[in-house]
Amino acid sequence: MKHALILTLSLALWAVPSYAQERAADVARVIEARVGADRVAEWIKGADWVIEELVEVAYGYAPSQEVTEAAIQSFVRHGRAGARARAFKDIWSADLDGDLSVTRTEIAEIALALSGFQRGMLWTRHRRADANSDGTVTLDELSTYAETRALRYLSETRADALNDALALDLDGNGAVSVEEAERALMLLAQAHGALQSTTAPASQDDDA
Ligand SMILES: [Ca+2]
Ligand SMILES: [Ca+2]
Repeated sequence: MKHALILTLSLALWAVPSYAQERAADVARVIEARVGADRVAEWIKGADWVIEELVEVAYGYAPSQEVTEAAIQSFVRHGRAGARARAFKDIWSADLDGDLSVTRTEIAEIALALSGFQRGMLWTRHRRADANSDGTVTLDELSTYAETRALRYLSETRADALNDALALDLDGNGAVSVEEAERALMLLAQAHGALQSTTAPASQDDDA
């Protein structure tokens, strides 16, 4: 009887890692079928970065603090609107005569009150916004420039990656909590026998 019990316990303990591995492999198969092997490989390499993005969306843009499609859309729209507004402010703050266009003369005058770094940035931005290079940034040119900056700040690539993260929805309720994503990424790493790395892609904060 005692031997039988020990045998049962040994078998149970032996079975634990195998079950966990099977579970991880099942989850990995489902997630990979949703987003493809390349995305999964990218997540395993940069798990910390994925979690950081999800924290920002969950706690900043989701009333339930879980990432949903609507929360991602809101995050993207807010990010782009902010970048657009900064582009307008950067150029419009030099519109000294208020005629809704900014000439090089105006830039030169406003530059006097700026630091060296700010002067350099202002001239660079004015140059980029002046699409036809006639020395004056018009409202149309500024609108186009602002849109370019919005899309550079929050690119389609970044928005697609965020939308793919909805595949980390382990309980299938249409939303992904940060803890759920952490669990899913751990299972993926386990299934691929990989160690999680802290390597993050290049910073996307600069929207100039
Ligand atoms: Ca002006
Ligand atoms: Ca122009």
